[in-house]
Amino acid sequence: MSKFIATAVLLFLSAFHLIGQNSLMVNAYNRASISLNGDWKYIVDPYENGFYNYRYQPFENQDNPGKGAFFTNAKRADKADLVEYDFDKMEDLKIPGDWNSQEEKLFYYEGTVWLKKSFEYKRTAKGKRVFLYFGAANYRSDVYFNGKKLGAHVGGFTPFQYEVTDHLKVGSNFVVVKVDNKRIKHEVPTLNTDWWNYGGITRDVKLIETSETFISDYVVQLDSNKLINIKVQLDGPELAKQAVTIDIPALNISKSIVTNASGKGMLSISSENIAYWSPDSPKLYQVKLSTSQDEIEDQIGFRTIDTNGPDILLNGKSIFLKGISIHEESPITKGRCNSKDDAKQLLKWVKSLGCNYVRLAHYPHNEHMIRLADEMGILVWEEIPVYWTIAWENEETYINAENQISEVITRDQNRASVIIWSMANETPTSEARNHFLGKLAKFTKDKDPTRLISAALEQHNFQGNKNVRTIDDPFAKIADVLSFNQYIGWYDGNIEKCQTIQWNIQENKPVIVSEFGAGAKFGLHGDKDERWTEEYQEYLYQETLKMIDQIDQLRGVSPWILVDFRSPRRVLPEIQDNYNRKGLISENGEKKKAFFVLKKYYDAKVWPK
Ligand code: GCB
Repeated sequence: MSKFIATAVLLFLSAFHLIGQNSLMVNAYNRASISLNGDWKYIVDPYENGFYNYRYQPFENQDNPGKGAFFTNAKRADKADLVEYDFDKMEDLKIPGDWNSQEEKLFYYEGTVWLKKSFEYKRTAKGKRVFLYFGAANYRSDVYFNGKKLGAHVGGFTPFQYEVTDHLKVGSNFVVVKVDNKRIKHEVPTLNTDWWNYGGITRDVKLIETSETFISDYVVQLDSNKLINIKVQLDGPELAKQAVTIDIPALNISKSIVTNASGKGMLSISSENIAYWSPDSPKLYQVKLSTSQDEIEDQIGFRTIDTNGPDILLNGKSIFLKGISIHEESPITKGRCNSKDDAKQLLKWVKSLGCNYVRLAHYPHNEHMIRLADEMGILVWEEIPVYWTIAWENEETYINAENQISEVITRDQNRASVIIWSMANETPTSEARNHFLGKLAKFTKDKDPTRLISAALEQHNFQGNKNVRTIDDPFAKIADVLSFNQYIGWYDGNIEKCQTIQWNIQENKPVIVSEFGAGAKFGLHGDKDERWTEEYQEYLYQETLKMIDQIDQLRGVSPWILVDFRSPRRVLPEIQDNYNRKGLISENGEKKKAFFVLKKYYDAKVWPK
C-alpha cells in the first residue's frame, strides 16, 4: 500500500469513530444546559429493520429514505398511508439507564434499540450555539436530530457531542438514537469480558448552550515545578486576540491571556499560598474563566504527582495507595449506575474501608464518581476497556482505543483525584500487543504529561521457579507504575500456597497489586478451606496481604472488588447466579467478613514506614 493510501485509510478509520462529532468540550458538567433525561420511547430492532432497506442498504444513504427509516419518526399522513412503526405508541425507557435491567424481556438482549425523545425548545437560539451532549451510550450510537443524521460514536463509556444550532427549532424537536451493543471481536472491549454488557444510553443527555465563541477547552493544573499551568482554547468565529481572564479568588489570582490566531492561549502562574490537594485535605478552589462572551466555573484541586524509584510522590511526599477496585454497579440502582447517589454510596464504602484510592475498572466511570473523588479526597486510577484478547493487529481497534483514552482525558484533565491512566488489563504479551500498548502510552503521555501511566499486567514464574514470582513484560519498561493482578489461593492453588511464594521484581519502580480476591456468597459460612464461604475469602485476604507485603516496592493495593457485580460468565446456581462474588459487599449492600480484614490492614498501615 502506498503511503498516501495508507494515510487516507487511517484518516477514514479515525473518522469512523467520531463521524460528525465536534471536538469534545471540557467541563460539560457545569455548563448551562437543558436536560433531556427522562422517558424516551423505544423500539427493539434486532434485524435493524429501521436502518436498512430490504436490499440491506442503509436508508440514510438514500436520497429519499422513505417511511421505513426509524430516524425520520414518520407518522401516517392519512388513513391510506403505510407506516409500519410508531414511536409514540411504544413504551418508555428511563434515560439514563441501560435497557437490560429495565425490561425483563431485554435482560440478555444485545443488539439494536432505537430511542426517541421529543421535546419543546422554548428559547431562541439566536446569538447562541447549542450542542447535544451524551455522557455515554453503550456501544455504537447513530444520532439523528429532527430526522437528520448528526453522526455516529463508538465506545460505551465516554462522552460525545454534536452541534445542533442549525437544526434546532423553536417549538417541537425530536432526537432519535440507534444504540447497538452487539459485541464484536475487533471492538474495545472485545467479545470476551467478565462483566455484563449493559446496552443503552447509560449517562445523562443534555442540550448545552454556549455563546457563539466560547471557551471549549482548558487545562488548569499544577506542573512538577508547582506552577499553575493554564491552557485555553476557544471555538467560534472570533478566535484571535481575545482576552481570557482566569480568576481564582481564594488565591487572589486574576490574570488575562490573549489568544493567538487559532484561539489558543497559555500562561503559567506561581502562587505561594496554595493549599495542596490531598486525601487528608481535598481542597478545591473555585476557578472562573471568562471572555467578553463566555463564562465558565470549575472546582479545581492543585497537587503534584510523580515517582522516584519505588515511591509514588503526592505533593513531593511518598504515599501508599490503600485502594479497592470498583465496577460501575451499585446496590441502589439495578444495572449500570449513573446517579450522584450511586457514586456517593460507593465512595462512602470506600472511605469506611480506610481507603485513599480507587481503581475504577475496567472502563471510564461516570463523571459523578470523579467529581466526588475530588471532593472526598480519593485518588483515582482510570482505565479503558483494552481487556484480555483485543485485536492487536487491527489498526481500527487501535484508533478506537486511542479515541477512548483521549475522550476520558479531555473529560477529567482538571481533576486532581485522577493520578493514573491505565492502558489495559491482563493482556497477553506479543509483538503486536507490545506495539499497541507502547503507542497508546505515548499518545497518553503526549496528551497528558502530568499524570502516571500504568496497566494491570500479569505475574510470571521467575526463571521457571513456581515459588518465585516476577513481572516479565516489556510494558514494565514503559509504565511509571508497575501493576499486576494475581489470584494465588483462588485460581492458582489453595490459600496455603501464599506462604510459599517469594517475589523477585527487578524494576526500581512503584508496584501496585491491582487485583487479588476470592469469591464468597454473603451469609454462607463454613471452614476457611471451603470455597465460596465468607471464611475462605477472609482467610485469603489475611494470607495475601502478608504475602504481598514482602514486595519491597509495594506502594499500593486495589483488591478485587468492592461490590459483587453481574457477569454472564458466573453461572454456578445458588452461589453465583450470574454474579461475580468476589465483592467485599454483596449486591444488596451487605458487608462480608473480608471487608474487615482489609480495613484492619489499611488502618494499621503506617506510611512512610
Ligand atoms: C481478573 C479480571 C477481572 C475479573 C477477575 C475475576 O483478573 O481482571 O475482570 O473479574 O479476574 O474475578 O476472575
